Amino acid sequence: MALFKTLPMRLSRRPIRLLLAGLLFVFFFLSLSRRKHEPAQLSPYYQRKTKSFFPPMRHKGGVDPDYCEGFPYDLLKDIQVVLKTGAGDASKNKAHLSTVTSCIKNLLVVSDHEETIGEHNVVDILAELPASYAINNTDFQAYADHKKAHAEGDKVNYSQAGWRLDRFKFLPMVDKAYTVNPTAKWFVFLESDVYFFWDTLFRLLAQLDSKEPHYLGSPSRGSNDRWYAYGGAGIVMSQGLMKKLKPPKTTAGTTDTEDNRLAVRYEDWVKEDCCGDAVLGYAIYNATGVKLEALYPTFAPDELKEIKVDRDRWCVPLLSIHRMAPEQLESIWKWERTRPYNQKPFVYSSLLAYTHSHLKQGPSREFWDNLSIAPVPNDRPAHKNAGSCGSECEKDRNCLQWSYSQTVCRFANYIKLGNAVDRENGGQGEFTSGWDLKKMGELGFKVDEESDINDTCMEATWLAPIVR
Ligand SMILES: *[C@@H]1O[C@H](CO)[C@@H](O)[C@H](O)[C@H]1NC(C)=O
Ligand SMILES: *[C@@H]1O[C@H](CO)[C@@H](O)[C@H](O)[C@H]1NC(C)=O
Ligand SMILES: *[C@@H]1O[C@H](CO)[C@@H](O)[C@H](O)[C@H]1NC(C)=O
Ligand SMILES: *[C@@H]1O[C@H](CO)[C@@H](O)[C@H](O)[C@H]1NC(C)=O
Ligand SMILES: CC(=O)N[C@H]1CO[C@H](CO)[C@@H](O)[C@@H]1O
Repeated sequence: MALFKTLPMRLSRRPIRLLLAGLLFVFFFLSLSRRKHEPAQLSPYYQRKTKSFFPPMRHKGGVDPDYCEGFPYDLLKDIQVVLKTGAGDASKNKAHLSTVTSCIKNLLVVSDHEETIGEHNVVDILAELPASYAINNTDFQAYADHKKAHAEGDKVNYSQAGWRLDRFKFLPMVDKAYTVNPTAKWFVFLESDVYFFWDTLFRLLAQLDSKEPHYLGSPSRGSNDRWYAYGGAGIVMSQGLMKKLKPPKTTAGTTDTEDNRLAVRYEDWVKEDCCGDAVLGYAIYNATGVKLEALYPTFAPDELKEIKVDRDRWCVPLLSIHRMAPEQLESIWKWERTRPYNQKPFVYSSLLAYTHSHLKQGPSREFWDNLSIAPVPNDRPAHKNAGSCGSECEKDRNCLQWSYSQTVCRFANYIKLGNAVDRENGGQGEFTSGWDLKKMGELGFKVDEESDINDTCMEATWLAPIVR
């Protein structure tokens, strides 16, 4: 510090100036070489204790409990949640609206068909697109077909054409969200097969400044190595980003007659690309220079049976699960809301109490594929039978779960739910999976969830975004 304070005086004296320059040079080199030899300093993790916003219910019981009990409704004035769906997804919509989004009073639902579901007026977001979208656009034909079917009182079913049509909803959905709620600090975009842990969202947003441009989600690689937030994991955008994206029409550079809707500015891109979430990412970057802040695996694009819980992820907050069937949405919602009251953030290992509740009955499961993949070397006794496979796993420092089928023992250094295997197993006989309860216990897993309070992960491992 002292050196810099006296700088102006000394600079007038030439030799000292040279010496100083030399010193700076040496310092510069030292810092360069230090940087080279040190392992990457910027850890993508940080530990932080956060406040709970929507903990599980305190008062359970009753046949029809209020699953929204304790929901922080006042936060909703700052958060606009948008559910994007399609007319062909009726059962998913119904399930989503009665579970995950049932407490979101100001929810905006956008679809390819205008209708009323419960108390929600579903907006036909495609109706807001310029007529030019329909021109020379075979993918848009499904929209006309839907309309015809509805007019004739027919039910619209899920179809590939409906999926291709879906990509046209992203840009007008973002336009619409900002139009209906221009003062919201955060915009959250979900799809009807996405489960969302609200407490995680609120704890995450409380750490961020909505005035800064934020575009958050699970990274997916698009064309030309561009990255975008995958729609199936939920997308979060800040007011700061919206303001940059859609400046008021009167500011310099735009005129009153110019249409600043994303759906107008990037119409050609959506028509040419496969995916609406990708085009949204490209449009955000093109219009504002803002890149994706990737928060994987907090934003998770994985389906339930594939979700990987390992040592690194043990205390990482979990925000979303993808590809949830209607009955899965219902089951996990009820479980999440009624699990033991706990101030801990919902982290990857919290999910084990749901996916692995069978461990109360014992450490292995027959006719079950745990999705273990690492084959154990051939000469090992592990391949004798399921019992040996399990005891060898116990001896292996990294093994957390194992599977045994067709005389092959496999280990994994993670825990997954996996799925049932047909008892016939294609005539191959037994298929057993098991988990190493001792190591899981050391990591903090409690078979009895009631005792999992004030234990590990009170300070969750929050992810620092990777900007890409
Ligand atoms: C539609 O596409 C055809 C062939 O690609 C082209 O000749 C025609 O001009 C296009 N029409 C419009 C209105 O763009
Ligand atoms: C959707 O499926 C139902 C039952 O399978 C059928 O009756 C109906 O015609 C289908 N709708 C359309 C538009 O194809
Ligand atoms: C935005 O896209 C347009 C059209 O492709 C292109 O000309 C322009 O250079 C892009 N701007 C930025 C900042 O990427
Ligand atoms: C958990 O911690 C809270 C606050 O420190 C305390 O009041 C409570 O008794 C603890 N519960 C258990 C089960 O240890
Ligand atoms: C025994 C075993 O490990 N079976 C399967 C586990 O899961 C992987 C991935 O799905 C399969 O390749 C294995 O055959």
